[in-house]
Amino acid sequence: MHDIRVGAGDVFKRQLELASQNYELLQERGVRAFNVMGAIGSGKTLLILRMAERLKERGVRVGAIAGDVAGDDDYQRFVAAGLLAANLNTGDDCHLDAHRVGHALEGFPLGDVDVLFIENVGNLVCPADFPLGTEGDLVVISVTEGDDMVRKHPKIFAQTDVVAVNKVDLASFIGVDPGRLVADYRRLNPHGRVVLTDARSGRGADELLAALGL
Ligand SMILES: Nc1nc2c(ncn2[C@@H]2O[C@H](COP(=O)(O)OP(=O)(O)OP(=O)(O)O)[C@@H](O)[C@H]2O)c(=O)[nH]1
Ligand SMILES: [Mg+2]
Ligand SMILES: [Zn+2]
Ligand SMILES: [Zn+2]
Repeated sequence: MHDIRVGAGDVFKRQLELASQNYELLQERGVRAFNVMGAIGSGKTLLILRMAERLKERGVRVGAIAGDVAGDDDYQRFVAAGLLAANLNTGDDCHLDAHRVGHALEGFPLGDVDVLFIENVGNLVCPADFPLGTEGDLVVISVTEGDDMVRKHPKIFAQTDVVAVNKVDLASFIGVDPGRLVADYRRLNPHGRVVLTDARSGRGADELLAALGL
């Protein structure tokens, strides 16, 4: 992998160029890609698996790139579910970027997938600053992180048009009202779509796919 640290001021500009290149490549290959961001443990992987099940039933070929600081746990879950998958460890970085994703796309069998979910590193801060070149973005939070998650991270919610509030099956046990998260998001992003999900049962998965235009 080449070094793209060309001076602090240029890093974001270079990342934007690389994101455009990823976008062009995905368009050319007819792959609809989605950047799945969200809090640690909020249910990104399980929601991707649920959406993939639904898409497979419709004959849509699904792939996934698992972005994690270390290890291949999520990658192995994607493989076990029969998805074409790649693992992308970031080491010291707490987010994916267009450069890393570009290299992952070089080695990915893009001709064999119609939809590609790129699971970002669990984190609601810096993934917001690094576009990957996907056609759409999704942020996953869950009720178990508390009802103030949206207010504490306005940037990522203001710029992301589809949000899943996951683990709604647990809301009553921990005394969190998902409606507060929904209301905070609507204030920050009146045009966005927010879907309540329970990835364990699959509740909300179809609605989430529709929100993503799938
Ligand atoms: N009860 C309940 N459990 C869930 C739900 N979604 C995910 N989980 C569980 O929560 C844990 C974390 O889910 P993951 O899908 O691994 O979460 P993640 O966001 O991919 O986690 P990282 O990639 O480590 O940030 C797992 O044990 C899931 O089975 C849900 O809607 N309800
Ligand atoms: Mg995961
Ligand atoms: Zn490189
Ligand atoms: Zn980061």
